[in-house]
Amino acid sequence: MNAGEKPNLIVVSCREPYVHKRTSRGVVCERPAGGLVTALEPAMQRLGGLWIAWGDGSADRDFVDAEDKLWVPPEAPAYQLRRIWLTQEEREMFYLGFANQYLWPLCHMFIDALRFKRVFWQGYKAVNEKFATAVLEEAGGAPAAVWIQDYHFACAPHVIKSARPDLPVSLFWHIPWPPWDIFRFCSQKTELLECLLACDLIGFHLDRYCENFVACARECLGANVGDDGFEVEYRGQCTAVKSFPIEIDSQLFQKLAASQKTENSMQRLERKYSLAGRKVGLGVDRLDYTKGIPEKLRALDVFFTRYPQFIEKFVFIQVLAPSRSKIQAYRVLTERVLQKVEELNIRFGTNEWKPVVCINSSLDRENLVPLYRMADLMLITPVQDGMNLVAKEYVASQIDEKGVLLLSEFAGAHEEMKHSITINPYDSEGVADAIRRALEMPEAERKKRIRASRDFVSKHDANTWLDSVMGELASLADLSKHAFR
Ligand code: GDG
Repeated sequence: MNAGEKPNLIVVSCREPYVHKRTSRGVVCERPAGGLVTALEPAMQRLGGLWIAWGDGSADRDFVDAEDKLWVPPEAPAYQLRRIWLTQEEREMFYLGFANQYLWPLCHMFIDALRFKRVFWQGYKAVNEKFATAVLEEAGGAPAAVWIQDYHFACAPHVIKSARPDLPVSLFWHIPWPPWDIFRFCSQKTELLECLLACDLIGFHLDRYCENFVACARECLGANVGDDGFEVEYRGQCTAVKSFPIEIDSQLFQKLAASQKTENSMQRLERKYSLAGRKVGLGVDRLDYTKGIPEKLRALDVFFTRYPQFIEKFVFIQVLAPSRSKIQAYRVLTERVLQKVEELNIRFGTNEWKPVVCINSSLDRENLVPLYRMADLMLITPVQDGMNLVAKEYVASQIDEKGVLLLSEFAGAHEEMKHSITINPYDSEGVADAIRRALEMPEAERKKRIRASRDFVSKHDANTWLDSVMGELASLADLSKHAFR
């Protein structure tokens, strides 16, 4: 897309792919941690177009033009980013309120964590309208495909379609969609479903989430469901509901894992955490109550109690990426997790050794990959997770094919990573036994399992994911794929 041209593709998300921040080292441009941005960014680099997102970096305003836009990535501009500014109140009602204290816990079935205020909902709708207006401005009167991301924008499709019924609108819901028995707790269920059904296409990671969504539309609105169970008709509008399991750029992870920089970092990490001669376990999670971090620490407790032969022989490294720390539930979780880590280190640690190394900060990809590559086992324990990209990144980075993936059956990724070891995070003893099994697993079995998973992630990568979503969108838009650059 050249300057002045209208974009063929308009993507909308809450978090932006590049954040400009003022730090003590001056202004830095960072890529935020989080699955959505990681998955979508390579796609946008390939397709071009325009990405609309909330500009929440402290120096974001200094880098946009008069239309609040900039070209990114900064080092090799490929597409435009338009930043939307939110007031403090909008941020509290929309982002911290309705999106993250209501829809997030609802969709992950954490009913006790639901917090609702009418102003949250009003703020949510207002911000959705603001983003939808930006989409309409950017599209002008021209044809374009609109691809909205995630639970932050359930109401935007309705606003866009009311003004421009001809624009093909698709929304990808990156988190689970709960069964009707859970969704019915939602006091805005009717309006939310009605707004979503303005879309031509709604994507989820798994068929199970599609089925849940379709059942909600039928039960709540009395919508008609097509014979195949994946098409919904409501008030004359047809919406296709399809699963598109999100994938990663596996080649990029392999390449990074094989780099000299990674080798150097591995050696540094080995020295820093005294890992030589010890087996290494790894956990990488946003600090979120859905990720099962306390459950993981409980399992480690059982593991070291039950299998003392691993004292001083096994180090568990847990990366905790701070997240949504303005919300009380997240602050409570952080405190609880850090306390438990300390307790484990006091109970089991020796002068020479700490069982759990906690890296309490967000790491960029270049620093995650050496950990992925060197870990003998990866412990992924969500109690609910739409997909979980970390599982796939670990597998792709395992170029030495020695590691074992232990994966919760409640992560969407479990449906694809069939050669991992299945764990139930609520069963601490089962997880402890699985850790032992992984540590004692013969080399041939480890190799066979990780190789099968690596085959999967290289055959189904970010490009396959993107092509299937874009193919579907293009057919809905009646545009050929060539319409997308
Ligand atoms: C949501 C859904 C779904 C970078 N630094 C850190 C870090 N990153 C990157 C990882 C990975 C991503 O963040 C985390 O992705 P996940 O998929 O594991 O989790 P969510 O952020 O909850 O993502 C999820 C995803 O959207 C995509 O649709 O899979 O189910 O919840 O790419 O490389 N991650 C962590 N620490 C860092 O320091 N944890």
